[in-house]
Amino acid sequence: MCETIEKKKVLSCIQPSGMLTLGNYLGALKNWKMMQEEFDCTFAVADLHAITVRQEPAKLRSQIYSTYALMLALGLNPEKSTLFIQSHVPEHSQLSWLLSCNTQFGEMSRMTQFKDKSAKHADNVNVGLFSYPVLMAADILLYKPDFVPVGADQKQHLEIARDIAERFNRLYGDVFTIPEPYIPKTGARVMSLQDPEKKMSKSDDNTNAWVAILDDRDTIIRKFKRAVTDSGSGVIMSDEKQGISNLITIYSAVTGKSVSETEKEFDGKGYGDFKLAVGEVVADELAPIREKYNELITDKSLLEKYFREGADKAEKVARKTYFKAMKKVGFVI
Ligand code: ATP
Ligand code: LTN
Repeated sequence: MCETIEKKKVLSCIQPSGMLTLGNYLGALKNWKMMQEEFDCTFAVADLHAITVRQEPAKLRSQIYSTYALMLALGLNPEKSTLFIQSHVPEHSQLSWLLSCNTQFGEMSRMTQFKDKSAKHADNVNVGLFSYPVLMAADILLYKPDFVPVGADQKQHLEIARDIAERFNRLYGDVFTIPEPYIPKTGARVMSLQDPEKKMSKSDDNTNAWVAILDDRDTIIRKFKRAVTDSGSGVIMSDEKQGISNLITIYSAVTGKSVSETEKEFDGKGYGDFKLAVGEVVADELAPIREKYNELITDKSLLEKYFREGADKAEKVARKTYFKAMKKVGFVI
């Protein structure tokens, strides 16, 4: 007897808000590629989220193209997965309104990212920045995913998406699937190479603090050589040695070796040797992505073909969920 087993569904998005970093790669994107083989995946460029902070129009447009090209360069395949741009599927904004009216001001006020970002962009604390997690909940819930792969910093936003979905289902009947976060064991929080107490972020003004996925080999190795570590020695993970611990996390996330295997491999070696080794494995991992990206980014018509097809596929799914939600709330459709 032939039985078709339905694949579990996965959804995630990434903002086109600058150069994507090794943090984005290890915390989120590396998993996307792996998940594509096993799950029914939908991945989007979250361009609507990007304007919660001020963007220069021409730069935003070019970053949307480059983020989409990077998704393809990572090995995401538009034949296997649905790869699209968030703003091309209007149901994201539309569902966001329905969900906003079912989300409390108080629960949004607890979001730590809002607190951080509003402090950082004090001249532009807009309503969109505040309600950002509701749009993110809409992104997720439209596709009824089982898993949402993200870095550890997004855990709180996923919890709120689950709360919103549960409340909506309770009030109006079953519409949404309650998604599970999928956070990698190593690499979920990659720290700055210059200040290991801060997360690695592309918006850090000190470019030595972060490695871009598209940095060339020499730049990557130079940044790791300059990485801030304490004055001790010994490649050992510990709370007191955050700089070296961050490098161990990166090394093991890239190579797939465990922390103790890594410690054993570098037993007796100094920080200098280890920094060089981390730089080399990272450069080796990222080189093929950069090569593929350089090919793709010059072919705008191919990118357009893929993202239009992706949006058509995505909208078919999104529309169904959106109308079901509208109907349950009482709209005439
Ligand atoms: P910014 O750094 O400008 O605030 P961001 O990189 O956090 O932005 P996104 O580009 O939307 O924001 O993040 C995309 C994905 O990368 C998310 O899943 C996020 O959890 C993950 N991510 C971002 N930074 C890190 C990091 N330092 N370590 C691990 N994962 C990260
Ligand atoms: N806010 C997310 C990006 C994002 C996202 C999503 C992630 C927007 N919509 C839906 C997962 C699912 C961030 O990573 N900064």
